[in-house]
Amino acid sequence: MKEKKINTISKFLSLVLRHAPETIQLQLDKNGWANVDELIIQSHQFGKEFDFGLLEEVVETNDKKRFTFNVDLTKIRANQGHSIDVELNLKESEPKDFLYHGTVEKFIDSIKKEGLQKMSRQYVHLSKDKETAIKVGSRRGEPIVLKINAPKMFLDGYKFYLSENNVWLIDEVPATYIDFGS
Ligand code: HQG
Repeated sequence: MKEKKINTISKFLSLVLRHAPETIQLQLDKNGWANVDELIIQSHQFGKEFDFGLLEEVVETNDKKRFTFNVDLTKIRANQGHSIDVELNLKESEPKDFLYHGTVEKFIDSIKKEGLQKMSRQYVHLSKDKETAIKVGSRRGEPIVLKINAPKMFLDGYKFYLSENNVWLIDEVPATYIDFGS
């Protein structure tokens, strides 16, 4: 089924463009861009076959717009979610409303103590809607949605970045700004 193939490629792209390009001996530049031809050839050598047309379809149909081409379609990168050190030149933005983070019960005690930390990624990831946070939390079990007082954090001097695909990114969220619910 094509949908399934597109999903598999999307997951594979997340792996090589965010976390482990060395899996296919791919070089990303300092801004996280991979050469499209190299990506296609080296993925093929690794047993993941897709042509440029299919890659375009993955990028265009992706539910979260996880990937972006450069203007002449010779390079591709992930918009957010990296664990490897890349400079995305993200836009600093002002959050006008609460933001949300989806997690699970087993992390709550630690989050109450340390706040939200980036763990293995470059940033803590927040969303503007609860639904997204529920989905993110659900990847690990029964989701718990934390409500973040982002406007107050911004007033207090914390820097927020908005990725190309509208994910809010921040270095950390101290526990005082988090509403844990009841
Ligand atoms: C938790 C996906 C203990 C945190 C999603 C999370 C997202 C703590 C886990 C993006 C903690 C890290 C990122 C603390 C945070 N003590 N646990 N102090 N602080 N945590 O995968 O936010 O679909 O690195 O709650 O949509 O789950 O792949 O982060 O459970 O936007 O495009 O530590 O990844 O994007 O997990 O997910 P992750 P995340 P994609």
